[in-house]
Amino acid sequence: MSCDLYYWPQIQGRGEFVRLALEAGGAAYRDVACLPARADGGTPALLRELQGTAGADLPFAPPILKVGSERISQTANILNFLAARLGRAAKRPNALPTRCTLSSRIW
Ligand SMILES: N[C@@H](CCC(=O)N[C@@H](CS)C(=O)NCC(=O)O)C(=O)O
Repeated sequence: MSCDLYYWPQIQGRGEFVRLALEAGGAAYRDVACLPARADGGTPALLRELQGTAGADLPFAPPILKVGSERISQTANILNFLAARLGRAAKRPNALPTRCTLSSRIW
């Protein structure tokens, strides 16, 4: 799976949870806002992504993960998406509510 992460380049913040999941899962990804402007990256690329997303799937704030034509936002939602695709999802039926409760306390 390859994807693009959009998150503020100056801070770790919520983006770091997504980076850790991507690294642990061995995903190929670009940290777009950390790329130089000549590679179409940097904060302007992040702002373009935010401004270009008005409508049904409004992300509200970074982090945003783009996978193909899908745009996924909200940190807990991104982590749940990645856990399933990177083979990291717990098998217990109550694991998802537990993760959501933990993440709402952390974030
Ligand atoms: N509930 C969202 C919160 C996203 C959020 O607050 N992102 C912060 C950085 S950690 C931000 O970019 N805030 C600027 C803003 O809300 O305009 C999530 O978990 O992803």
